[in-house]
Amino acid sequence: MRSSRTPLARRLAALATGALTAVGLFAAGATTAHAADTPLRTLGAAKGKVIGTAVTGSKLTGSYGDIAGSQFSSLTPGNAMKWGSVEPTQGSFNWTEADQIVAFAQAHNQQVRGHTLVWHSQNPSWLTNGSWTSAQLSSLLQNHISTEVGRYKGKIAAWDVVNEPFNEDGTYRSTLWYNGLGSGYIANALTWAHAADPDAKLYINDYNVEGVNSKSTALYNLVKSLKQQGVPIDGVGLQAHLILGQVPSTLQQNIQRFADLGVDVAITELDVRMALPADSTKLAQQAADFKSVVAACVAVTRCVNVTVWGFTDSDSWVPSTFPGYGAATPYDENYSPKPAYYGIAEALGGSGTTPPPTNGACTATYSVTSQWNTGFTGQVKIACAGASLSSWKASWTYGAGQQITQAWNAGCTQSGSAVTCANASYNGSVPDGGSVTFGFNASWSGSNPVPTVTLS
Ligand code: 9MR
Repeated sequence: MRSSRTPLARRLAALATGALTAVGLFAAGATTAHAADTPLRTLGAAKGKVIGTAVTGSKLTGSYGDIAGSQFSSLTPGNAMKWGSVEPTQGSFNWTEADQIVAFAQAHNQQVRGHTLVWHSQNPSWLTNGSWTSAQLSSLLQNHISTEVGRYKGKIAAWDVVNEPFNEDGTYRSTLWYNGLGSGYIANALTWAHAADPDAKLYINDYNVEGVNSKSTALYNLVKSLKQQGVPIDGVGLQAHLILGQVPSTLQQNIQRFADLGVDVAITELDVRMALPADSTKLAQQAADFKSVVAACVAVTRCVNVTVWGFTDSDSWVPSTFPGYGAATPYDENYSPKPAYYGIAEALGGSGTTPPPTNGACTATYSVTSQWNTGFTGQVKIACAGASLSSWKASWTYGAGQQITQAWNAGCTQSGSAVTCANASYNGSVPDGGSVTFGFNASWSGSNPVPTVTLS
């Protein structure tokens, strides 16, 4: 495993005048890491595993599209197939993003995991605010499933038919569906999905069911009973939204017990979040965590798919949901593979995947620390881990006419939109494990997007 040389990425809150405003941060590294020669999808195929990622349809161009198309053999729409996305107004459908993802997958010889048909969240307000008899609710659900599964018949390898039906203690979650229809909604949903596309593999998907615990045992008992009743259930999805260093020790055992029931298992939403800022120790632990999850899947024949919930830290749900946490995916915000990427590759039998170390362990992180109607104060922190600098220069291009007016702890020049800041006489040296920060004031109007910083 290489040591960390990866640009670190994070989001912080920036203090705006009178109010806290979330502002995206961007970190750029001194060097660009290169992915393994053999794509993850190829490594996975050699082990009989499909390797997937959740995607956002509008981002499937440029570097994001290149990586999504080349490294992965399966795509899951992160949001595009949810009920609230496809039928925001009753009877009025919007399939644009879902269609786009399916077309991209077909063009790149990828599977699609459909996500998700029956959930308590991200439903349209007309549905959740309505007052329905159970017969009406049942027919709404059947129509939804028939319409959506039917539309993509033959194009979806697997559907997360039912998402997150359980509480942590293994009782059924109180939802629109459970409260209105009882637990029978699960068998009905599977049966209706099967009728609409008999070839799609049908899954129940949940979180905190990765290890052997009350919740996963409830899922196990449900699947067992559905199988006994002849209900079409093909697999279970273990989401695997994990916390750094907390891969359950019973993961493989748990995968195996589901496999022994006669269903497939997929790791459907893998990410490993950490308290920010990331550092080389945390990134190495994260690599070990990704590696052990993938290795557990590799060890069980019926574990068929490992999907990451976003492949880049720039497209992850974590920072906005868990303030102070992030860096949860295998690529940083700048699309450089992180140690976690190589952890996945190694678990899939990749060899020679670790690029030779360079002086790439120094990163520059740009942030807006306060902002008012015409101006803002920003800073750039240069931090090294596993490398050091004797002098430095941080450069970026402003995309919205921002203009530096004053800088401290660096000499900054701006020519047009191009800014270059070089170390002062006293802070060119950044030791391994150390950092320096310089600051500036600037003007802005309209918008103040965060630029990409290049360190040299
Ligand atoms: O990644 C999704 C994010 O963009 C949405 O805001 C969020 C809303 O709940 O849903 C995220 O995806 C969830 C997935 O559909 C089901 N498991 C948990 C995921 C993370 O919240």
